[in-house]
Amino acid sequence: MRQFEEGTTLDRYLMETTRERYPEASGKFTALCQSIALAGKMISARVNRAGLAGMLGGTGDVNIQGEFVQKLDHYANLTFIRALEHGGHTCLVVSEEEAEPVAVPSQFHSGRYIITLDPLDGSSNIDCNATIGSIFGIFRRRSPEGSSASVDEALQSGRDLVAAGYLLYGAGTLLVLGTEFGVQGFTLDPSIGEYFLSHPNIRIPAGTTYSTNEAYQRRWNPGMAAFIERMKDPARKGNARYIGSLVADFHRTLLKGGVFLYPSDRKNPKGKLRLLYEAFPLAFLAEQAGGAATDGRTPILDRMPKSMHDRVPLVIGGSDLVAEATQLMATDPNEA
Ligand code: P6P
Repeated sequence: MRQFEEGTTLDRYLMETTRERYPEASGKFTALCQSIALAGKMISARVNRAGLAGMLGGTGDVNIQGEFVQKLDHYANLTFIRALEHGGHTCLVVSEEEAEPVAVPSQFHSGRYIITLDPLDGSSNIDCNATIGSIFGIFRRRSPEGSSASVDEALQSGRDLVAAGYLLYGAGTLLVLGTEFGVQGFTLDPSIGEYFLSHPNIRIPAGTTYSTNEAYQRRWNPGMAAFIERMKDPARKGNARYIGSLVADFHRTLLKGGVFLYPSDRKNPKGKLRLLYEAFPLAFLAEQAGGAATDGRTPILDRMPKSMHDRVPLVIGGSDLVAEATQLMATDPNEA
């Protein structure tokens, strides 16, 4: 696969990689990624001025997860659904903010892709201006295009992911996209509305940073407790970082190495994070970048969801640290 120099636009990257590998490609995957990129621009613009546009705080609603919906959660969810529904590339959207999958309206072509989506991850950080983001996974439908897709088609193994990625709304807006060609980071130049390749061929480096919410230490299982104690050994020269936005904690881990852990524990025996639209996409990216992701026992991508909003424990980052933590957790209770 050819190398792309920094400054390549997202559109050029998509068209040239697709054409090289799939000369007969219809352009639907490229169009899908462009729709996701557009949604990212719109959400980024809204996030950046949320404090001025009365967009902070909650809507007063509670979502399927039992979480208070933030105004920006609602906006992000609608923005993605509207960006995806009319392009002829998508048939279903599975969103954290929707109890059931959202089918493309009948006036639009029901396309070949199923999108799993956390429209705005890290909502608890919105009002304090910490980094948040959107996470997405891309599956291919099993039924023929044009027909209405069955909701069960969204329940596929992580190994069936075609691509995955996230948008990060922080100091800058980044689109990180993982495909079979590897993981690429594109930075949005808001002055011209274009994404440019800024992080080509991302690979997770060796690292010694661990990232977890240590307030839960009293309810950790023995394996997690033992692993964190090892990470605190001065000989390992480690440190700790925790933002509380999965997408931001993962992005740091992807670029600087280390390991993020949200394990099963005595309060959350199935973990907190969602399998279809948080763990699957990030696990796909981690593996494409030379890292790993497990549920404390088995590779995340080997799992098969039982329902849209399954929760799962997550250990993700550099392969060595993930393997070490998973080996220690092997004898922990695991109801995931
Ligand atoms: P805790 C944000 O609400 C989120 O879903 C993830 O982005 C983040 O990693 C996690 O919850 C933080 O959870 O229990 O540490 O507040």
